[in-house]
Amino acid sequence: MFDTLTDSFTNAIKKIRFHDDEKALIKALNELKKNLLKADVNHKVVKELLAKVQVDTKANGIGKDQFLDAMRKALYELLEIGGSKGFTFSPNPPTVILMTGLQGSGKTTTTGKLAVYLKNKQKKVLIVAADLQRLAAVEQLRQITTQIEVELFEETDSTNPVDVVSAAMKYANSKLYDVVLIDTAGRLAIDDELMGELSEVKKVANPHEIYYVADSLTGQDAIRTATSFKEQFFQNMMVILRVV
Ligand SMILES: Nc1nc2c(ncn2[C@@H]2O[C@H](COP(=O)(O)OP(=O)(O)O)[C@@H](O)[C@H]2O)c(=O)[nH]1
Ligand SMILES: [Mg+2]
Repeated sequence: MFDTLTDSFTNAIKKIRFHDDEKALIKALNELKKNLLKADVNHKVVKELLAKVQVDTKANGIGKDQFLDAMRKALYELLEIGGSKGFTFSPNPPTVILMTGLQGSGKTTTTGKLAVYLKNKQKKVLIVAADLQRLAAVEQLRQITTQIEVELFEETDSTNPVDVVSAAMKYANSKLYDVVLIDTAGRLAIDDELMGELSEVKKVANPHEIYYVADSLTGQDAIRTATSFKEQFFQNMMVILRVV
């Protein structure tokens, strides 16, 4: 994905010389627009980016360097988000994270990666197997947690994720865990059943953060599902896009 975007920028920069005129700037902007749209970047985002680059380049004198600087600045502004950055800990431990997303989006893998990150920060981490939809889901977590040497909470005979999470929370509180990562079940698409289950899990887990995991290769579809998820359900949700 980043290769396509890099090509978009390179092609646009080629259209403009070190000192150039407004016509060249328009050509470069058009090239950028064409390439970004081809790379499935949202049209509103493209419009916003182009407007910023145009104004900024003109303000600093039209030329290759100014165009490049303007692009860098506009991209940075676009990618920067308000609020907290990175992983934040709850003032009242354990910090509970609810991992959500569609089936196959990368929830379980990301849960493992997060656990490693936290373990390296000397945190005591518990992963909760609350995906009871797929038979292989718990086994997948067993393999991951064994490999990374992080404790797994599972209840072999339970079919109810709410019960599992509720028991896991009691356990985590009594054993003074720093972080609890709850891996939940996804569905092929957002449906009432998924929302109902996650609502119940959320009630018993009372999470500090809700992470929504999406595959960036699904392009604008990832944004659409994340938006509908957020609107329907989790106002404070954080989106994790896996990009490689
Ligand atoms: N390339 C790539 N593949 C990933 C990544 N995360 C997960 N996957 C793969 O995507 C598939 C689904 O991942 P999984 O974590 O089981 O998704 P879940 O159903 O949301 O729990 C698996 O085959 C993973 O190996 C990633 O960051 N990059
Ligand atoms: Mg999973």
